[in-house]
Amino acid sequence: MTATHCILIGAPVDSGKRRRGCLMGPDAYRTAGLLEAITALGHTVEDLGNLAPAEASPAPHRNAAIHALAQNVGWTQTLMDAARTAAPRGLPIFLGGDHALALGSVAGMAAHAQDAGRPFFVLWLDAHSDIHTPDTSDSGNLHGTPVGYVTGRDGFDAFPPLPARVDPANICMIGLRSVDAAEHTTLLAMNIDVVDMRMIDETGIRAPLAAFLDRVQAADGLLHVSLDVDFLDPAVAPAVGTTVPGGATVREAHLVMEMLCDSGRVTSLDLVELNPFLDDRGKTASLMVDLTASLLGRRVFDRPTRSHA
Ligand code: 5AB
Ligand code: MN
Ligand code: MN
Ligand code: MN
Repeated sequence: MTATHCILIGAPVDSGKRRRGCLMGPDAYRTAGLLEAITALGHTVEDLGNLAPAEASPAPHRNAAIHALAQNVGWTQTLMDAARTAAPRGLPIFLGGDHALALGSVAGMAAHAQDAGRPFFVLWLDAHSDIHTPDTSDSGNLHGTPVGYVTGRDGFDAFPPLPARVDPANICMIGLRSVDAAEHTTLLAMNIDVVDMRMIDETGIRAPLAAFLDRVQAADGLLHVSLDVDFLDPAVAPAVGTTVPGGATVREAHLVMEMLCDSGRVTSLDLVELNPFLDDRGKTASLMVDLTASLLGRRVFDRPTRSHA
């Protein structure tokens, strides 16, 4: 792939759920050699270091279960601004941090796409659909709400107003195997492109991803990829609080990344939910770095004729 300027944005967000540890994620990626892996592929890399959340003092939410509202509102503002500032200069890579960071990263990238007059697409690689609102969430954990926020669902009054709403028709979710009842209803009502594990077992992961990438290509869209560690099977990626058995294999995940690379469409990336406190000798952090390298062009063997389709 052509040389790309990668902008690393450390987002040690740990407020999206109660179990702590994701704040160590950005430094674990650096320790696992992310900068070196990107540079080795011929790209340039700039590390903005770890950001901090803006001050916010929202009124308490009517759902008393909501955890750390003020911090999540502050992070959303910070990351939305960071995305919008970085995107015109290169490919932002958000180093999480839990998935609550995507309220800001995705909203900011959607705003950038609107500024650039381009359609905006999101690929959500996750065991979960993360489409709750603060009202529908039983856990009160806001890492389960980013897709709800960026699609403009009600209930996010405490959060910064969305500069640009993401069209649900432009979202594809791959890897789902844990969907709450309220989310299920919403996914069907919004007609979101859902590729659950059963579908992956039946059709393989290539066909549904190729169909989505063809749509991005036809629209000349910008594509944001949000990679939750729990997309992967916990046997290969144990460093996550919300493990769900039966996830993507190393081979499936690499194929996804290689197809994304071949598409040439990816303009931003979230690496989220890594909890280094739960890792096994750094293997999850290293796998996430290897997947990022595949997305950015690392190949075992190059066949000039290959394309994503
Ligand atoms: B993750 C659950 N749906 O709302 C909830 O890890 C899990 O970012 C959310 O995908 C998982 O608490 C959020 C049960
Ligand atoms: Mn998630
Ligand atoms: Mn998840
Ligand atoms: Mn999780």
